[in-house]
Amino acid sequence: MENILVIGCAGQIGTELTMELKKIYGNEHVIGTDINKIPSVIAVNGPHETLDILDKKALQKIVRKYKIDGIVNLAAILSAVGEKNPLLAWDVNMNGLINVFEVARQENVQRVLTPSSIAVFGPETPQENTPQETILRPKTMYGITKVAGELLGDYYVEKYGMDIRGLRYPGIISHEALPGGGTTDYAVAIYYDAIKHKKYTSFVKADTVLPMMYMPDCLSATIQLFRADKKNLKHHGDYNLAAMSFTVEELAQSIKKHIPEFEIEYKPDHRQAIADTWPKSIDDSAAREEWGWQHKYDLDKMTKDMLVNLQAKYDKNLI
Ligand code: NAD
Ligand code: AKB
Repeated sequence: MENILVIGCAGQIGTELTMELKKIYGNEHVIGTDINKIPSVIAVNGPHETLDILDKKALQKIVRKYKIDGIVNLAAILSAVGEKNPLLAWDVNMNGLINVFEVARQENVQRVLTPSSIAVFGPETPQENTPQETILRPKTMYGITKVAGELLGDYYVEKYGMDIRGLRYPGIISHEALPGGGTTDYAVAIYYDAIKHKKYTSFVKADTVLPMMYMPDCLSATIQLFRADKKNLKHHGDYNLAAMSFTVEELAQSIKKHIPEFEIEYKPDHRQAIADTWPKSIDDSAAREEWGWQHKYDLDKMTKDMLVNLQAKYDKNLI
């Protein structure tokens, strides 16, 4: 069985992806690492380590210790936090990433998956049905690091023949772990506030449309690409990926179908300017053609599932 290292396992995606990978590879074969506290569900289910991605020696030691065959790198500083601390975003997203690629190269790790984002696009990019190959001129430090990360991955593929894969995730919506400081966080917070307070104040305008995806689809896409037959892949670290797009008002209406008294108000802040530079919808036909990507969740199906799960947590005083 292959041994898989997850870096950034304590984040919104890592918390769930690590457990999904354990179902496939076995608890002992998936090693969760993070600079922050390892979630208890991961800590009680197999090996785990505290790791700062900027500490290359420590990363190399872990790769050797567990005889790692594949790395999933989820450690990153996201768009909103990245605008508050651009140098930290550069450091973690670029110097951390090159550490991963270098250690993988030196230790002959077969495969690395490192996600990109819709943040690679910018105001000059076509906003509707954004093509796979298009203008990449982002305005955030986060977006700049994601474009550079894609190019760096291509460099390691071309120069060293490595197998590096990645997807441009849209905003990910989930109920297990909270998002880590992105612009699309409103699409998660709205559900928590709907359950807890029956009202939400949105930090982007009512008509803001962004591409989004429910976590079960994000997990399927990531695992599908990670395990896809290399010979079918024409792209590397930059697959466009999509499921649904909706305005904040449409999201609120979807919640009102279950909580009729739910109210929303709008107080746009600095994150509006970031959202305005990102696409409204994405053409992900390359992912669908090359590795069979298909999403399962639309807005209403996701809303129903989010509210059921968050209500259960609320009833147990977990949120
Ligand atoms: P997150 O912020 O929730 O989690 C990131 C994790 O990285 C955290 O647990 C954090 O502790 C860890 N980390 C930060 N600095 C570190 C360091 N120096 N060393 C080791 N770990 C460190 O992010 P996420 O939403 O889980 O995102 C995972 C990946 O997916 C990132 O590459 C992100 O850019 C990408 N992505 C996420 C979304 C989304 O909506 N969640 C959308 C597009 C792309
Ligand atoms: C963010 O908003 O920063 C992330 C992303 C879309 O990359 N959720």
